[in-house]
Amino acid sequence: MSPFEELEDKIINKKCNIGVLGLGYVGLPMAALFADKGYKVLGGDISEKVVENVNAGLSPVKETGMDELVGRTVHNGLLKATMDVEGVVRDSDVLLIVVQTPIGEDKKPNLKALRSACSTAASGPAGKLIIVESTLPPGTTHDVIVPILESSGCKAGEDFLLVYSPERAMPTRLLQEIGSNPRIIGGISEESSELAKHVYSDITSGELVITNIETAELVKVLENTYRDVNIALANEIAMLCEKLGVDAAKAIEIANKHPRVNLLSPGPGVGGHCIPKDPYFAIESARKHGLELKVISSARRVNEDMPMHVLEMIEKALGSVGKKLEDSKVAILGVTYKGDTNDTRGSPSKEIIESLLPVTEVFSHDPLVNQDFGGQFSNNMDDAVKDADCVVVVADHAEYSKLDLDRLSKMMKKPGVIVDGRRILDPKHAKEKGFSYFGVGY
Ligand code: SAJ
Repeated sequence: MSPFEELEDKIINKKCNIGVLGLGYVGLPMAALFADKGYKVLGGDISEKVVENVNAGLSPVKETGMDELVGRTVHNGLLKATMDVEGVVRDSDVLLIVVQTPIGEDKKPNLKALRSACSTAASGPAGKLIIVESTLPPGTTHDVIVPILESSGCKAGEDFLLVYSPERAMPTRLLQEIGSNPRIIGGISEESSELAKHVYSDITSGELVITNIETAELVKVLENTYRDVNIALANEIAMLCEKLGVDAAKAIEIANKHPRVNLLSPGPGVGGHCIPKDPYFAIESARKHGLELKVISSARRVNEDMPMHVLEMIEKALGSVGKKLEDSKVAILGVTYKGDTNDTRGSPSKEIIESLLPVTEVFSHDPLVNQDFGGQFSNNMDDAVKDADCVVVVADHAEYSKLDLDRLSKMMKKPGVIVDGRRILDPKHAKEKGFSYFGVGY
């Protein structure tokens, strides 16, 4: 008889208690989605503010549907949050670990939060299904997670079940993608994977792909690395296009008509908390085995240099109308890492604004977030663009694609200069309205 018969019974009959360590961008949506399916869910977080907010029915994660979902599940008594993280382990049959795995200044993985959550889980793993969802440097489950969990005296696969199942949902479409994306399930044993499959099948209609832990770890990092390399290629081609007088947006659009070409878009830099970091997980993993990942490292460099490229473009654009950067007011449109999110982590705006500030006046605007990065800031676009010499589009918020150029022209100093980091405006239209238009890949 399997020692997990009781757990299996609870999972199959949906009577298991679910614990979630980490109520961040992914942990909270996961917790709320399970609670919405009728599971009793206890979420643990070390932030008092997060716990208070959740218990008040408020979602600190600003994503479509989250306010309603958290409000509803807390109100129904199925979702609760606590700072007593060991209590979360004690009360759970299935325990999800969804903590941040950032990189440090040295670009090396910082697994402090992960180690801490695993130590918490090691307070009582026996008889449970433990699922790690955080993105990991390949090899981490075996090298770091299992030893910490087994320090409890319990053995993985024998005394507790263990699965690595990375989150893969896109911020701005989080709930929708958690509910429909294929999910990778890497179990330490067949029983681990099968039970995890049961659990996840309740919240997703996506395919549940079973593999081993090492493959699951690698695949997650590979996906974001693929995106980073693809964007780097687009950025490099965009810089070539600028030299050749070719419109990169058009060139990429035409190239993508080829049935086997699918290039992403150039931009002012690659931000967020995943794509700029995950390639370093691969790089670090390879380094440990004496392997240098040349393509991935170069792609990172290209993308990390893009904010500087935009800075040079601002200077060139102002120069084209006889203005100097130091005598100009620069308006930055969008401080989030991409459009239509309120997340500013890793935003290219930060580097652009911080580099401009010692030289010139910077006034930024964002419709969705308050973040000045040290300069002047307003949620009212008029404050930013009034008497500006140059307007720089950094985040592709939907509202910027509808910019009223007549009004903008009236507000700005003449001749108005636009630097379009996202190619969100029509160059021809901007020029007709009297602007000097520069854009990444234009
Ligand atoms: N970007 C470009 N050009 C593009 C697409 C994006 O410059 O054509 C920039 C964005 O503006 C942003 C950055 O790249 O600054 C990253 O944005 P993103 O939308 O590409 O990705 P994220 O970080 O929001 O979400 C990614 C997703 N990964 C993949 O699509 C492979 C998501 O599915 C993951 O779950 C998420 O990372 C994560 O948490 O790992």
